[in-house]
Amino acid sequence: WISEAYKDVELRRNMALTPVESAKKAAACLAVDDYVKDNKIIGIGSGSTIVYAVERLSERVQQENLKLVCIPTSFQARQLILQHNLTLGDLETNPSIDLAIDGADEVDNDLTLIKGGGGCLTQEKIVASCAKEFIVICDQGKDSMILGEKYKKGIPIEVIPMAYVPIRNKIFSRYGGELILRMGKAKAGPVVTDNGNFILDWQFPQVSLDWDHINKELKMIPGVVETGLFVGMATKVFIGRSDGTVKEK
Ligand code: ABF
Repeated sequence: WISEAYKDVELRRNMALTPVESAKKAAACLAVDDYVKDNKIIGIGSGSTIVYAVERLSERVQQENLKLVCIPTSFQARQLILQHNLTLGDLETNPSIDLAIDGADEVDNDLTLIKGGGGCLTQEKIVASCAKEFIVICDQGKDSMILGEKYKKGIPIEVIPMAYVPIRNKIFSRYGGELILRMGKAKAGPVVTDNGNFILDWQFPQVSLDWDHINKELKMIPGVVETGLFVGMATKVFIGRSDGTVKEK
C-alpha cells in the first residue's frame, strides 16, 4: 500500500513537470539507478538536470541506507549536496572518484560534449577526470549529430581576466567565428566563475572539426584555464525524452 501511495505522489509530481523537465528527470533517475551502488564516491555535476539526480540519490540513501560520499563541481553542487543531507567530500580526501554524474549543453555521437553554459566547466572537468566512469544526463534537446547544431552559444572557455582580449584575438585569428565575453544578467559586468575567472563563449564556424586537437590547441594559449569541450571523457550518456523514455549512447 505504501509503495502504491508513493507511486501516486510521484505521478502527480510528474504531471506537474513540463515535458523538458520530465525528460531531464527520466534521464537522471535511470542513470542513478543503473550506476550508483553502495560505498561509492560520486562526483556531482552542476545545472538543472543534476538536481533530479541528487533528489534520486537522496531517496535511495534513505531507502537503502547507502553510504555515499559526494564531491561537488561548483558552489551550486555543494549546496545541493548539503540541502539533501548527503555526505560532502572533496578531492583532497577523495582524489579518486568511482563515478561522476553531470549534465551537458550538447552531446554528439562520439560522446564529445559542450559544457559550461552554467559557467562551472573547470571544476566539472577536474571532477570528471578523477572519475572511473563519467555519466552524462540530459534531455533530447542536447542530442546532436554535429557539435554546435543544438547549442548555439558556442564553446565556453574559462580565462584569466587580464588575458581575455589577447586570448579572444588569438582564437579569432586562428579559427574565426565570434568570441563573446559572457556578461552577468544585469549586464553590469562580466560573469565571474567560482574560480574568479571570466568566460569567453566561442561561436565557432559551423564545420566538422577535430575537437581533440582544437581542445589541446586552446589549452596551450596562455591564460586559458579550461575549455567546455569534453573529448573522450564520457562513458555513457542518458538522454531523456518527454514521454519518460530514455535513449542511451
Ligand atoms: C552543467 O550544467 C554544465 O556544464 C552545463 O552547462 C549545464 C547543463 O545544464 P542543464 O542540466 O540545466 O541543462 O552540467
